[in-house]
This record gives sequence, structure tokens and C-alpha cells, in this order.
Amino acid sequence: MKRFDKPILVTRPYLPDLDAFKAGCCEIWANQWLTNNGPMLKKFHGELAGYLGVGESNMALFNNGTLALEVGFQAMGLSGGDVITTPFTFVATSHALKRVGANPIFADIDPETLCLSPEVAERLITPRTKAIVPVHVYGNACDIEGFERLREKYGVKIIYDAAHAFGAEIGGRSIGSFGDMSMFSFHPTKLFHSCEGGLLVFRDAALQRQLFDLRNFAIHSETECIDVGTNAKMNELQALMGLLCLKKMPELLAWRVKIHEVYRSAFAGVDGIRYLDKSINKAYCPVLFRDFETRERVYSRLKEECNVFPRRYFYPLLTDFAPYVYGKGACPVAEGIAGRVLTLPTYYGLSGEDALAIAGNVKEIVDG
Ligand code: T4K
Repeated sequence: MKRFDKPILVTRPYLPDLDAFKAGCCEIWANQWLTNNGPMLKKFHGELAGYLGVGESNMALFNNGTLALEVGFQAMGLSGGDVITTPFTFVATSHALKRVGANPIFADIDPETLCLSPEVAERLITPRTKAIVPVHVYGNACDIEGFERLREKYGVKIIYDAAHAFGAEIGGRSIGSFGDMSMFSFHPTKLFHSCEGGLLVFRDAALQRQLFDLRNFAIHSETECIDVGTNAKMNELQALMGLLCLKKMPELLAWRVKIHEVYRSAFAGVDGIRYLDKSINKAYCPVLFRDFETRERVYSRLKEECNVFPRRYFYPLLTDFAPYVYGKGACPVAEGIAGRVLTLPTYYGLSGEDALAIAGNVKEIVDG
């Protein structure tokens, strides 16, 4: 097995050219404006609208994805209601619901997309259901049509957690343009980042002013505070990082596609290893093993013997964590996947040769 000299982490952030960043800092210094809707943020907002092909009035930037979700849920009026969501996600999805006073109801996932199943979700809809929050997990697209049907039939809001899905398109449209609202995370572990950051894209442009207010303490004017807002503003350094990374998006995406292809072909037809290749933007490289024991063996031997640090996203399942304990067997598909999945390293700069060696190590461990 190949042991790498330097640790290979599950992901590394792309870092733009330092001189370009310094030049941007000179602009920020000249403006003497660091946060609170500054010029760099406005520029980033405009460029993102162009990149995504959505209206500038249908977007709002935040200082991270979690607060973007919280503010979005608050603006959508989810407080006090039930919200059907997936247990197969990062804790932030449900934390944001709980923190605005909504009650997450967990429904099982589809075994192919690993996203919330609209059919299972439909069975849990009651008069208390205010919204459904599916997650495009790993950049796999949810069943958009299925959720659109539920939106029309029951009048529930559909708010996608698209934290993993920046850069993904369906039929030439950004994945963020479906449903009532979508949230992209710009954390450095994502394929695109702004150090930290989050973006809401929403159907109803009338929401924008409310979202802008809520992210700034709900201060509406010098003499009016109209709600219980928070501080969720993106600052100028974040916006600068985002602007520089956005220029690189085509290459960031192409690189992931290349790494994904290495893993996909290395694992093709291999008994006991299923490479999950549904991700549109190749944000993550998840592999499914035959059982829990094999996954755990691969996970620990890669770390100890190969200096490779994959992650068990998303294990333990959200519904196993203290604030959400739900009872075993409630979401059997999600429980099964969480116990067998491992996400392998992928990031801009990881060589195809290294990805191939990692895949070789995985196969050897599974065989042994
Ligand atoms: N919804 C979903 C579905 C999400 O997955 C997330 C976040 C959110 C909502 C919330 O969005 P944000 O509020 O984060 O914008 C990471 C991230 O912190 C988190 O953003 C992400 N999902 C989650 C899936 O993964 P950890 O605890 O795994 O991060 P950490 O620090 O262990 O880093 C992972 C790897 O990346 C390590 O091997 C080190 C490497 N790394 C990390 C950072 C931050 C670097 O090389 N450089 C870096 O700067 O949570």
C-alpha cells in the first residue's frame, strides 16, 4: 500500500493568487470599509447573480451557510411549525430549524440519490407542516419534480439546503433556482468558498429587503428595528475571496470531474465497493462498502497506514445526536447508508495519480 509523506486530507480549499488578494486588500484599505454592505460585497453579489443566472433581487449573501439557513427559515415563517427534513446531512440543517423554533420531522432518503424521498415525506405531511427542507447531499440533485408536486398539492414551502451544490445545474438552470429558496454554503471545505459564507437564492424578490434587514439585526432604518434579527453580514475580505474564487470556478469544477473519473473507473466492477457517482458538481467522492465493519476498517487503516484522512460524512446520523434522538429504525435507508459510507479526498490540486493510489489502497484493504 502506498503511504503518503504528507497527510492527504479529505479536502483542501483553493487559494487564489496571493498578489491578486493583496491587490484586492489595497482596494478595501482605500475604501476604509470592512463590512455592512460594502462595495466588495455588492460586486460579489452582482457577479454571483451573473454566474448563477438569477436576478440580483432574488439573492442575499451571509457570513456563513448556517446563518443563511436560520435567517431564511425565519423569513419563511417556519417558527412554531413542523418541517420535514432528512437525517442524512450535516447537523447545521436541523440546528438552523431548531434555532428558529421549528420542529424537524425526519423522513427517510431515496437509496439512489441519498436525498430526502418526496414519497416518504408526503406520508408525514399534516396540517402542522409548514415546509419541507430537502438537502442536495454531496451535490446529488433531489427529486425536484417530486417536491414541486408537493409544493403545489399541499401549499408547503420547499427550501433546499444546497450547501454542497454550488456550480450544479439541472437542464441548464442553477440548482438553486428551484423551490421557494435554496442555500449555498461557501465554507472552505466546499468546492467554491469565500473563507466562510452563505448565499440564499429565492423565488419571491419581495423577500430580499426582509432578508437584508434580518441579517443586520433587523434594523430597517436609523430609527426602526422591526424584528429579532441577527448579525449575519458577510464582510469585505470574505467577498474579495469569493470574487477571486469565482473566477476560477470552471477549473475548480473540471478538476473535481477529473478526480471523480479516476475513482469511478478504479472502482468500476469491484466487488464490495460501490462508488456513488450521482453528484452533479462532484463536490464529494462517496464510496459505499458492503458493511459497517469494512467501512470502519478502510477508514482507520487509510489513516494509520497510508496517511490518508477520508471522512465518514454523514455518520453518525443526525438522528443519533443528543438534540435529535429519534429512535432506531425510523429511517432505515439513511441508517444503512450512514454506516457504510466513506467520502474520499477530492480537491483542486490533488493529482490523478494520488487519487489512483488512494483507490488502490482502498481496494487492497477491502480484499485483505
Ligand atoms: N448544510 C449542509 C448540508 C452542510 O454540509 C453544511 C456545512 C451546512 C449546511 C452549513 O454551512 P456553513 O455554515 O458551514 O457554511 C465541515 C464544514 O465545517 C461544514 O461547512 C460542512 N458543511 C461539513 C460537511 O464539513 P468538518 O467538521 O468536517 O470540518 P473540518 O474542520 O474537520 O475540515 C474538514 C477537512 O478540511 C479537514 O481535513 C481539514 C480540511 N480543511 C478545513 C478547513 C476549514 C483545510 O484544509 N483547510 C481549511 O481551511 O465540517
